[in-house]
Amino acid sequence: MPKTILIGAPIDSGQQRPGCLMGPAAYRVAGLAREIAAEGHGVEDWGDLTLPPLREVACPNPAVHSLAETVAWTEILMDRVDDALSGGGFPIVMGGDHSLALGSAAGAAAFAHRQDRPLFLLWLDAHSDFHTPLTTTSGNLHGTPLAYINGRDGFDALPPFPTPVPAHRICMFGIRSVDPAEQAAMQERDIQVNDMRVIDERGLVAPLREFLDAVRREGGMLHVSLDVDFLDPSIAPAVGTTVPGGATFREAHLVMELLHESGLVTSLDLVELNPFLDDRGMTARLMVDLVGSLMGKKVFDRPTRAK
Ligand code: 4U7
Ligand code: MN
Ligand code: MN
Ligand code: MN
Repeated sequence: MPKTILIGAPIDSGQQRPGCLMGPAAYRVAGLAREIAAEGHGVEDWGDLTLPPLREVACPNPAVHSLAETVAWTEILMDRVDDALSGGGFPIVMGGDHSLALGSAAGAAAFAHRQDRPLFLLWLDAHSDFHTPLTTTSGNLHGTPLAYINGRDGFDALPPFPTPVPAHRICMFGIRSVDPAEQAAMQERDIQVNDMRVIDERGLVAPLREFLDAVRREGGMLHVSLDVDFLDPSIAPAVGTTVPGGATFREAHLVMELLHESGLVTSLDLVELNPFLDDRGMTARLMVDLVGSLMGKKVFDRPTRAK
């Protein structure tokens, strides 16, 4: 297992509720580095990124706000995640709101491109985040990263996404809030949307294994983007965009355990934690525990089964 690189991304410009910029500090207080080291992995904390100087940028949609900040964060994150991967590391980006995935996924894609390997995206979220800056009505760019990753038009202010990820290499889990414009765009493309209905009916294991099998077959890299609101608000209250009916404690751990077993994950985002909304640190702790499962923590160490 490569050395974990923690990258703090104190970003809150992708939405309008203050607090997400305290995310990296909360993950450190909750013991993220300790949790990873306890599973026997090397870990290095690169500290928090700072916002580079802003350029003037324009967007025809007047609802969009903080575009210049988002562009600056995207460029620096893209570079840092690429650096971490190029040095043989496993980057974990500690957010920060989900607009950071514009940069982290672009960095992973730039690296994958040079390695001549396909990039796959696992999106764990209540929302599909498939707006473009032209279709968003809230103007909050944390609702757009998956559209950028998929190569949709409307992101002229951002660097062109290095090798856009086609729909069949994107898999969403936990979805229960999709806006009409996102729905229409997703239907055109055939992205695998495992909404909560699918999880209720089939469970997580079968659809997740199918996706991981495809990653393995194609020798792909796998970027995982974990939005706090993937989880049910009763166990993860520290998020600005709560939607009822989310993943349970065990469902979330099971995803992480299966991801660990697969050995396929090459980079990870932890996004949307708003420590100001937390209840005695329970959400930050749960997110750290989930990373523990991803790193191999288990109750009982069974001999590894054939996958
Ligand atoms: B998150 C929303 F309108 N779709 O565009 C929007 F419902 O990163 C929510 O998943 C976006 O938390 C949520 O503002 C972005 C809304
Ligand atoms: Mn660089
Ligand atoms: Mn999201
Ligand atoms: Mn969300």
